[in-house]
Amino acid sequence: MKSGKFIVLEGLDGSGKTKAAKYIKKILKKKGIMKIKNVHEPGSTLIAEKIRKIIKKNQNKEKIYYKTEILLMYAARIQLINNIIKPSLKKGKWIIGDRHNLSTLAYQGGKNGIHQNFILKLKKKFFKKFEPNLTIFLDVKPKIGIKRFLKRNKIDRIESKKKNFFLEVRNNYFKIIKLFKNIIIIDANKNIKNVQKNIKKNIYKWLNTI
Ligand code: Z5A
Repeated sequence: MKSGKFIVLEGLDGSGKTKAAKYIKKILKKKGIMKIKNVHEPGSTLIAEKIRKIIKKNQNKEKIYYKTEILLMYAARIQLINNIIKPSLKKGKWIIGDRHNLSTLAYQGGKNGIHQNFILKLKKKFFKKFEPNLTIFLDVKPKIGIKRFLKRNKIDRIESKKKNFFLEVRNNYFKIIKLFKNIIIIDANKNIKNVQKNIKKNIYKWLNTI
């Protein structure tokens, strides 16, 4: 049986990943790819969802150190890859992931990406050569992303950080993207129709190469 493909969406909060994930599922189905599963990180397994709660809901009652945050992200990712992603791909199912390794490199990467080498070493140790087949980076300016997620009622611990933090995350994304293959950058500052048109064009182009 032909194995499935793993497509990942990356970007700042409010870049439109969740919306894009649904849209990609729709356009893949139009191309006859029917076995598709959406996952998000951290999360999408019982244990990984518990870790997600710790990361998102901790109301600053206890300081979370950056190394703790990294290890929690990886603990959740190990659960997801081994329990869901790898077995699904083996069965020919396609996976659309909302965030993956690049998020850790960008969010936990620190100012000017100072922790990125440490994170890359962990990634290699835990996952060897396992990589998504395609990553779509939805690039949004923090100003626009923040405006979008503030429209929601609740904001979580990471979202409550200041604009400078998101500028740093965006810079970290750009620093790390150069090291990986199979990444498409989409301008997510534009309106939804425009973003979706761009995603469709790039996905169809990529489908022709595989
Ligand atoms: N995190 C981490 O630090 N390290 C890691 O390794 C991993 C994660 C894996 C996950 O939370 C948090 O974990 C995240 C990073 C951290 N940080 N925080 N906080 P999450 O999954 O709940 O949050 P998110 O991934 O950032 O999702 P989000 O805030 O919901 O954003 P989104 O999924 O990218 O956007 P959306 O829900 O599709 O769209 C947001 C709103 O904007 C919505 O009303 C849309 O209708 C609207 N939208 C979307 N696109 C457009 C355009 N183009 N124009 C206008 N409006 C739009």
